[in-house]
Amino acid sequence: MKKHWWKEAIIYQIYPRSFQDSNGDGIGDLGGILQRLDYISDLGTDVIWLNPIYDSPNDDNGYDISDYYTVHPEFGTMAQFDHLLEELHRRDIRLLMDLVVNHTSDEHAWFVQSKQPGTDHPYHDFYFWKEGKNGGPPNNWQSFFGGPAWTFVPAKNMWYLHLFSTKQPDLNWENPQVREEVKKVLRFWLDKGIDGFRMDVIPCISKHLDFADADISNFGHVIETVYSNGPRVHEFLRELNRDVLSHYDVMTVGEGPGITMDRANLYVGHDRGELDMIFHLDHMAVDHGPGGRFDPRPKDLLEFKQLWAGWDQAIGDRGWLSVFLDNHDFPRMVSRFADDKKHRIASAKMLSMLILTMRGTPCIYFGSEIGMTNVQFDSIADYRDVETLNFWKIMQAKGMSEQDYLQLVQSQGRDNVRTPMQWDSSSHAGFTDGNPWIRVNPNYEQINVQEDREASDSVLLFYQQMIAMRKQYETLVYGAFELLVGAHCELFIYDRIDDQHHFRVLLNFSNGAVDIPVELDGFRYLLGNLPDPTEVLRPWEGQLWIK
Ligand code: ISL
Ligand code: CA
Repeated sequence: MKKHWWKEAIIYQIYPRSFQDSNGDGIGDLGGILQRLDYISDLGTDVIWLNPIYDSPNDDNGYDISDYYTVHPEFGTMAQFDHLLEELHRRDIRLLMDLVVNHTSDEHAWFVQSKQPGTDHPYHDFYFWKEGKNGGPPNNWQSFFGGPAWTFVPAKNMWYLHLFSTKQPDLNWENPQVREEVKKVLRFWLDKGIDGFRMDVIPCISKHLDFADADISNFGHVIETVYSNGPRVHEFLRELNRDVLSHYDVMTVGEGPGITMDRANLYVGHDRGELDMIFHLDHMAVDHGPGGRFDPRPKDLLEFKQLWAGWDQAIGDRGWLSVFLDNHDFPRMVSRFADDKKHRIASAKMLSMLILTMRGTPCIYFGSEIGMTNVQFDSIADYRDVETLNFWKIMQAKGMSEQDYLQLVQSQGRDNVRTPMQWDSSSHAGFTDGNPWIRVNPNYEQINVQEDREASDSVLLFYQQMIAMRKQYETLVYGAFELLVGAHCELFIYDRIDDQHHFRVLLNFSNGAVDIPVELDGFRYLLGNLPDPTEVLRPWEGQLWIK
């Protein structure tokens, strides 16, 4: 297995709007991140991924970029950005920017030009324009955020493609000028000295140009077979790598909707010259039905374990993954995969053991290191996310009550993870002196950084210990993964092995005490989330053994 700094790294993801506000306007900003550098550095993670901070009308909180070369004034200035990068590097922390180049904002200068009447001007082909069919859109594609993936522009008498919101038109990568513009964006940030990119919906950049109707009965299947993995995706990625990325010592992690196990190494294989790693999203769909996140189905630990084991095997030692259990698009891990009530502290710690003992670069979403939970707002008016609000219109039209929809949103919506960081028990959790852009989770008085710093058995302290463990033992980074008792319905048990060490990880995903079905003779107990191991695994107990 080839060694690289980015395999040994641990990523901390910061959603800047929600981390720390420094000027009282209720919006987290770069000044706020600067104030919290000691916290970040004490945690022990060594790469920061920042969600988009570029100029944007914020239809999708910055994933709709109107200028790739400007810091959004609400986040600060370019001088502040440069200062932040310098301060991070001084602390040996690297910085990844979010690269959103499948689409731009409809307010980006390219699109403003593109939507002008006629087809024979330079920006027309920067996006996908099509004639309608039978008075409607060119095909039946649906947007990720609900409703048709096409919007009509009367002045042009044509429709444009947007896989996401109407304010996020898809760039036409077939056009070589688009690819040159994207390379310029990459070079601009790389030349500032950043350390890489997280690439938004990167498998979607190559489209099936026949724009045929899709079988839209299963949204996950549409993503895999139609929206992602298009015919030229690998060619485009290699071109970016050859012309730009390979000239810098940086890392890339692609967000991988629609990338299946069998395709993964086409993207991340060491010999492919494409990406260093991806976030696959399979385990993020274990409770999604055919209609997606607002069409839930029960979860199953067996399926979950099979996914982790299957992915590890599919990647093998020929590629690499990033591992995570939540991010800015999915519910809080402790609420979704464990118990955010009675066993919140133990189970939040247990989940950290999973991501920090797996093969792959761990990614920790801000706030989960103190066991922050989902939020239950009781009115749609408190929600901000474009996806949540769009689907509300759709569900309402189908006759769903606000109460029923709120239930779905409270367990699956993206705003669960976008509430402000809970720093202390002062007003608005120490996030802002002003009015926060989204309400703070009311449980901030019990769950906050200050509490965790004072308690001797806090989630935060445990994260720090697990992170240190990962840094101490290379086996946890590079060692082979082996699933044990795969058919066990309550326990997730596996080994990590190389010629130096043999680790055994025992995780109890249940509310009950469970007998230990594996041998521990010869192993030494290293760390766990509950005091003094007993004969059984207690509810949500996690144990790490070594020999
Ligand atoms: O596949 C999914 C299931 O709902 C989605 O979560 C999908 O991965 C996601 O919508 C793509 O996410 C990325 O691009 C979006 C942006 O809204 C997200 O925040 C971003 O992570 C459009 O840029
Ligand atoms: Ca601010």
